[in-house]
Formats: sequence, structure tokens, C-alpha cells
Amino acid sequence: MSDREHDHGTGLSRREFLGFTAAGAAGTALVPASLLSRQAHAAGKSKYEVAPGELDEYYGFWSGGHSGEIRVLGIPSMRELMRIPVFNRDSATGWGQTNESKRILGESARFQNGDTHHVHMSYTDGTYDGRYLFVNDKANTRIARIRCDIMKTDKVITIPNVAAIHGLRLQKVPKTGYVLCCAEFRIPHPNDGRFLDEPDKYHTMLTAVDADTMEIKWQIIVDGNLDNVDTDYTGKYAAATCYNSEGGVTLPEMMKADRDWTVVFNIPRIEEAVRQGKYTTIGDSKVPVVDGRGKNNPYTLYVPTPKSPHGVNMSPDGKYFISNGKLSPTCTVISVDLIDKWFAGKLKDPRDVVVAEPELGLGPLHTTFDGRGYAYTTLFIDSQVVKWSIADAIRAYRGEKVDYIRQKLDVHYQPGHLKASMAETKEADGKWAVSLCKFSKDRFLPVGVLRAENDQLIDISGEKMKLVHDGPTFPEPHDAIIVHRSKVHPRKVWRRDDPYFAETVAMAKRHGVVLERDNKVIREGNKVYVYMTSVAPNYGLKEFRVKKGDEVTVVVTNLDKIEDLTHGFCIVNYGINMEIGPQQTSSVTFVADQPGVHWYYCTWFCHALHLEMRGRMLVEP
Ligand code: RUQ
Ligand code: CUA
Repeated sequence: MSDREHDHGTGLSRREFLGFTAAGAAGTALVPASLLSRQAHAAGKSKYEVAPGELDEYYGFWSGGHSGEIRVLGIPSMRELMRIPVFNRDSATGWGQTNESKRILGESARFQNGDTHHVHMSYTDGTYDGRYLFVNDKANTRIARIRCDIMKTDKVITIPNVAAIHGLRLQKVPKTGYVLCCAEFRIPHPNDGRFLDEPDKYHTMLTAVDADTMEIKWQIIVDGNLDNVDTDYTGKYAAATCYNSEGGVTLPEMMKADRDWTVVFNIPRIEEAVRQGKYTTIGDSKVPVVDGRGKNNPYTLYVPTPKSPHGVNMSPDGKYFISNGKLSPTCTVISVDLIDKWFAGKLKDPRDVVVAEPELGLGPLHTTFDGRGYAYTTLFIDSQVVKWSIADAIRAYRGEKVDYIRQKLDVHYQPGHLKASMAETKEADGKWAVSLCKFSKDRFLPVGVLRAENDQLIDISGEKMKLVHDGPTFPEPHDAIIVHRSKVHPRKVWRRDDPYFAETVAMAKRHGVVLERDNKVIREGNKVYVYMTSVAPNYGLKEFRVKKGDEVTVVVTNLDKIEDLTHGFCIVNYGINMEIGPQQTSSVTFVADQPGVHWYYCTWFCHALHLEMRGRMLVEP
């Protein structure tokens, strides 16, 4: 571990280093022309700095860990652009409170927390297609889908029969395809209290979800547990790491074996088994469950991998799965061609699919790629990122005397995931990488006992990696993807026929209300529906009257059509607040349990008369 004075591999102090980067970058073809010209005027400006008014070249999508959300950053500036509430609750937008978000959260809306780790974008033909993001919830065994056109969560489902979805990846070709979900913790089947103290009856499974319909298609039982997963570029295989092949329930039990394994799933064979009815079901669930346990089943290949491996990453050339050893200083490189041979019955030993096992340093967790044949692996214990040549590691494994390690860069501190630009696609472009460090220690002003994490930006465009930025983040990003901005096309104003609020529109229709015009109150027994429009700086209703005990549904339709003109709707002392973007309809339902005058007001600063944008809810006793 190094201290803050370390030279980051350049031999210069941070201050000197920043000046050096600006000068050194001038004239290289890797720097966008717009930045180069500005650099001439802005002394000391580095190519990772994005000037006021300029836009970033990449979107970064970050998981928020136990904050339960997703964050959107600009890369290389590392500016946080947006937070997308997913499994958490959000005071600003009303996520978890509006009727629209409750419908999406479904039966699991009772949970207030989530734990997102792995966020990935949908693919077409091996690269990002800008349709969806998918993310896991380890805390409550769910997965969610986010629409990239509006950057809102649009589906949340609970995965049955398993516990704690951790690893999550998408099929890359011909398009996504399945969302493949690893359940980390082993539980009894069924988990209804019948079996408690018999760990040999605990199991876990990989789950395949259809990305378009979000239906659960099948599950497959494995030996051991499941940690992370990745998919190949043929659509045939997924590979997942297992750190508890022992099936232990205590830490010493889980660490006994020197090798655990990487399990490779043969997806066409699993699909065939489901078609032929070779499956069981568990409890009330109708999901087909295929048995992938044992050395001689046709669906899985268990590749012995040292020791308690964590991340598994597919190289962008489609050739190798790389399992990161965690408690072993090695990464295990598994060849997709040889996996083909294994399943064709042409190999004897499951280790025959291994083509390299480079020794990299202490605590390898995750690997990323630059598309030029180099791999970059985080070393958790050493607090370093190591750059290594895959081809040279393979030659060394064959016995040749070659050094496959190119550079070790100190990061601060204890990195988990590392992600390079476009690295999870066939278009890996090797410009930027972000090291998501679990500890920041002395890197930022102390802010109490709880500290920020440190997401560090690394320039990987040259021969040597250069650390160029410290990015504090609220706990705890695990994984991130860096997507070229040409792939993402968010809307600026809502579509009036957006399915996000279609059910609310249907309700209005049943009431004979035209949302784009009407301001009226409809009473059905003790249910009251309050429909109003908003145009800055006015709500369509200056007041409405209900009775104590009424169930009130307020529906607000924002008629403003101007980009960025969002209104809010907050009722004082009722715990209600929601976002209504331009052309959006939002609704919230609550019981009017406190008589009296209750002002409602706009929470988004929308106009010079924003403070005056308010009205009264009059609750009769
Ligand atoms: S996985 S580093 Cu590695 Cu969820 Cu967190
Ligand atoms: Cu509308 Cu502020």
C-alpha cells in the first residue's frame, strides 16, 4: 500500500503531473480536437477536464450499492449527472410513493432498501444498443430494468426459489437475450422452515430472465455457490465463479479448499432440456428447474479455479473468460474454443480448458480490457491495478520465458471493480478506466466516521496507465460501465402516450377526464380523485376540498413543453412529494387523516414566481 505522496507511476508530484499531462497530451491523436484547442488557452488543463459548457464523451452508469440506486456520471469529467432511484425511496421524485412507481415496484414495494452491484446495458450484435439497463438487488433477491430513453426504472421482479441475486450479466449476441442472475447464498428447496439445520440440503441456482418480457424462463441448480457471471460473444455460454465449493456456512468452512471453480453453462443444452420437459419445479413456483449438479451432467462444466474466485470477465475479442482468484494471486484464463471441445467430448480433464494462469499480485478481484490485447486487474490487498498481456500470459503458461506484466499502478485504496470504456463490448476502445476503490482514507477531507469511497479515473490510452482524478462517491458503488455517448438517446420531454403513466391515463379516461385540459374533483363514496394541470407558475386548481378519512388521489399533468421545466407537488405535513416533468402525468394516493388547511406547493424551482406556485387542500373534520 502506498501513501498519497506516491508518484502514480509517473515520477512526478500530483501538481507537476497535472501540468505534465496537459503539455504531454498536446499533439497526440487521442485527444479530441476541441479539447486540444481549448488546452492552448487553458494553461494546466488536462485532457480529462471538461470545460464549462462542454459535454463529456462517455456516460458512466454506476451501481449505488446499498443506497439501492443507479447513478449517471459523465466521463472523463466524473461529474455526477443524475441518480436513478431503483430499489430505494426517493424524496425528490416520489419514487416508491407515486402510484406509477408503486406499480413498477410491485409486490416487493414493502421493502425500503436494496443493494445494487452490477449494472449492464442491453446489447445488439455484441455492443450496447441504448435500450435498457439492468441491475441486481442482492438485499431482496430482485432485478430491475431501467429504460434509457427516460432514465427511469420500468420493471422490478423478484426471483423465486433463491436468495441474494449478486452477479448479473446480459447475453451479448445476437441481442439481449437473457438476463442471467447469480443467487449467491444457498438455501433449502423449498425454504419453508422444513429444513433449517441441514446445510447439505441448501442449494443455489442461476436464473435466466427474458430481457424483453422480464419473464423468468428457467433456473439451473449448481454445486457450491455463485458469485459473478459473464457471457460470451456466441450466445452459447455463460461462466460464473464459485467461492464456496465446500458448501460451508461459516467462514473457516468456506475457505478450506485451495481450489473452487468457475462453472460454465451450456445455454442451448439447458434450453433443450426445458423443451423436453427434463426439469422439476419448486413449491408453488412454475419456473422450470434443471439440475446442473455433478461432474457428468450435460449442462455445466466445473473448471477448478484457485482460490475463492470473485469476478469473471469475457475478453472483448470473445476468446477468453478470465476468473479472478481473490484468495489466490492468480487469474485463470479459460478458452471459449476449448469449452466447445469439452462439450463435444474431446477433452478429458476440466482443467484442459485453461490456457493461462498468470500470477498478478494479492487479491485479484475484477479484470477489464482495452481492446488491444491487454487486461487490467484490480488487486484488492495490494491496492493496485495491474496491466498485463493476455497473449504473453498464455505463452508463459506454455513454458516460455516471458514477462506478461506491463505495469502496476497504485490506487487509493482497496479497489473492487475496474471498468474501461466500452470494455464489455466488442468495441472496447481503451481510453479510460475507473477503479472503484472501497476505502478513501486520507484522500478527502474527513466528513465524520463514515467516509466517501474513491472512484479513480485512469487514462489507459497510452503505454502506461496514468491516474488522473479522485472521485468521491457515497457508499457504495460496486460496478460501473462506461458507454460512448453515441449509444444513448434520452428524451427531453415526456411523450403523452408513454407507458410509464398509461394506467393513470386510463383511470382518467374512465372518469371522463381529459388530462391535458381538465381541472376537476370527482368523488366516488369516500374515494376522491383530484385532477389538475400545471403550467408555470400555476396549478390548475387553487384549492380542493375533501373530508377527513377520504382516500385522496391527486393527479397532476404538467402541460409545459419546455425542456428542463419540471414541477413538483408537495403537500405540507402529509409526507407527499413527487416529480412532474414536462408533459408528464404523476399521481399519488393517500388518506386525508388530518383536518385543516394544508398547502401544496411546487418543489422544483420553475419560474420567478415558483414560490407562489401553490394551493390549498381543505380537509373538513
Ligand atoms: S462485486 S467489488 Cu466485486 Cu458485487 Cu462488488
Ligand atoms: Cu412549478 Cu416551481
